[in-house]
Amino acid sequence: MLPSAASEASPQGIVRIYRLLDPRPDGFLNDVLAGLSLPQKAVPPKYFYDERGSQLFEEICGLDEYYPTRTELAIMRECIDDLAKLLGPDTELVEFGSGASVKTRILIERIRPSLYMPVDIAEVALREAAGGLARLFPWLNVSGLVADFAQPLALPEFVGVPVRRRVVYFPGSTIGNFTPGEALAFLRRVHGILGAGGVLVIGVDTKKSKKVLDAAYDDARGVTAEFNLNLLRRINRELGGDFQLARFRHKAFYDETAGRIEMHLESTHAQFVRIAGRRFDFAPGETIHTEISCKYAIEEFRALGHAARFHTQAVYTDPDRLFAVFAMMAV
Ligand code: AVJ
Repeated sequence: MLPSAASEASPQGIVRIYRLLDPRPDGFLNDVLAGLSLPQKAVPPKYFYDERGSQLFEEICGLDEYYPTRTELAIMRECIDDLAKLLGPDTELVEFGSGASVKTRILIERIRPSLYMPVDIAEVALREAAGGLARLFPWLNVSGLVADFAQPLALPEFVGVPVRRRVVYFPGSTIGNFTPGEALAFLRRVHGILGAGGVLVIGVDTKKSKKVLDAAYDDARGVTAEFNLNLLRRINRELGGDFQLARFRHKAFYDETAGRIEMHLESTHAQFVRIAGRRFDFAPGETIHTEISCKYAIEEFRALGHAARFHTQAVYTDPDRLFAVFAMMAV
């Protein structure tokens, strides 16, 4: 896969956006048709993030019940001096699943990387975030990459920029969207991208009481429900589906045994839906599985990193241990 480059001027400085050509332009349609044909119907969570979905996710991040965003931010503020010492100067900072993150601003301001490369599947959100950072930090070299970071990825090379160390920043506990087995495979690929001596800075949501977790994924104002249901709206709009949103309801719960949140869309009636000429039947109570969000005890995640040949250099956490930020070096 070769990236295609498109440069564009922002008020100050240049933001380059590279688009990794999608080898399957019908990826969304194929994934939806295949997913709805499974015994347990499922759609991958990466499809939440159309424009409205990205907005709704930002809204989730500000909810009282959704503790991860504010907790991770507080941890970053606390640990940033220590982290900067650990990372050193002249870094190339690669960020996966960037969004419009305040956490990233703190990191960039303090470590002043030679290059910043946000990687995100949501092109509009990526452009906005990258443009905002280029305006905020006129000295910063920004090259955004529109790509699915869950797939194997070759980063463009930059010549003539001093780089001593590659750093991958993966905040937000997005790694929770992978099963532990997929997370291990992902960490091994990140290891390959970093090379020995590179450092992964990763936000991880910890195991905690079911009460707190259930509320975080089923908030009182129904923003998470709206975020989940927006997936059906997107299928209707982009794939010509005819889901009736009023006939599905948001369902989210923490499975303590598996250590993960599951999100589903539950059919309230017997019904069928048509997408691209295909018919999908739903029994009352049947669900579409839309997301998992795996939680890790600190020692569990350290072991997962170790299995991918990472040495944990530091674990930063809050007093209640609601969230953890790991700095792990590829060895
Ligand atoms: C973006 C995957 C980290 O799992 O907490 C939030 C997504 N889903 N509320 C998470 C999400 C419902 C979020 N991640």
